[in-house]
Amino acid sequence: MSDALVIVPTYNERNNLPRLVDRILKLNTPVDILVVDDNSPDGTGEVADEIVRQHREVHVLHRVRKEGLGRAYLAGFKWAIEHGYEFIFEMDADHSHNPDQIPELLAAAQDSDLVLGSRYLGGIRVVDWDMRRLLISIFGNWYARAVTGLPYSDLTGGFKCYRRAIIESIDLARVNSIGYAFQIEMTWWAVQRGFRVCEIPIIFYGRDKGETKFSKSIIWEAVWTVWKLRLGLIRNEAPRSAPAPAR
Ligand SMILES: Nc1nc2c(ncn2[C@@H]2O[C@H](COP(=O)(O)OP(=O)(O)OP(=O)(O)O)[C@@H](O)[C@H]2O)c(=O)[nH]1
Ligand SMILES: [Mg+2]
Repeated sequence: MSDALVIVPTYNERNNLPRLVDRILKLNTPVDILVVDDNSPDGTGEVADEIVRQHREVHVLHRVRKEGLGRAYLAGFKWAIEHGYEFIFEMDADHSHNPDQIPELLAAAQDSDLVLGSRYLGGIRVVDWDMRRLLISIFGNWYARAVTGLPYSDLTGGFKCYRRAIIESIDLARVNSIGYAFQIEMTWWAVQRGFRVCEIPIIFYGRDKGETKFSKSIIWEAVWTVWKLRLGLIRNEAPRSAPAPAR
């Protein structure tokens, strides 16, 4: 068993998942994988079961219904903590994130508690997105940075590595964000708790196969959530047993 776990949430990703898992398992750095599937109508859950039968490094959590990315990650985080992982990754299933960059994130996590893979650090590295989508993302990040005061170039990205102490310090039951807001909120709490955050540049590729799940509602959620965080309208007391950041 590795001390690093890559959590991959899936909803209708049956044509992307097998190759993604292959790419991750081919890395020289051994990591385990947890697929969190929300009962995808396209049968991604069964595809995941078949992969699990073939590879002992791969695990799957089947959830009953689609409840959004945030809920899927929270279930994955809980599983990761229960199973003793130290480094807990978020990664999309649609080949937007390059598995070859997992070792880079892991290296950065040796002296950091949260590593953010950034599409925008020192320049724009987004491949295959139309201008509208890119502008929404760039503007969204500027807005989130301005409202929250968090000094990071990519707050909405989904290629990240957390040390377990961060996850343990957050009351997961009180995290209600679903989409991009979820990424911002998790980073917000990590910073509030005094954990060390760093960014490393990543290349982001537009979805490989399958339909987009991009929606206006997750944009609106993010628009309001950053204000709620900034104004203290969302609270999250650390669980009593939570460890303090190591210094
Ligand atoms: N389990 C679960 N996974 C989800 C859900 N919504 C999205 N995902 C997965 O989360 C990851 C990121 O979602 P994407 O749909 O790629 O979001 P995006 O990159 O903003 O937009 P597109 O790539 O254009 O669809 C993918 O692996 C999705 O399959 C959900 O409700 N439940
Ligand atoms: Mg995607």
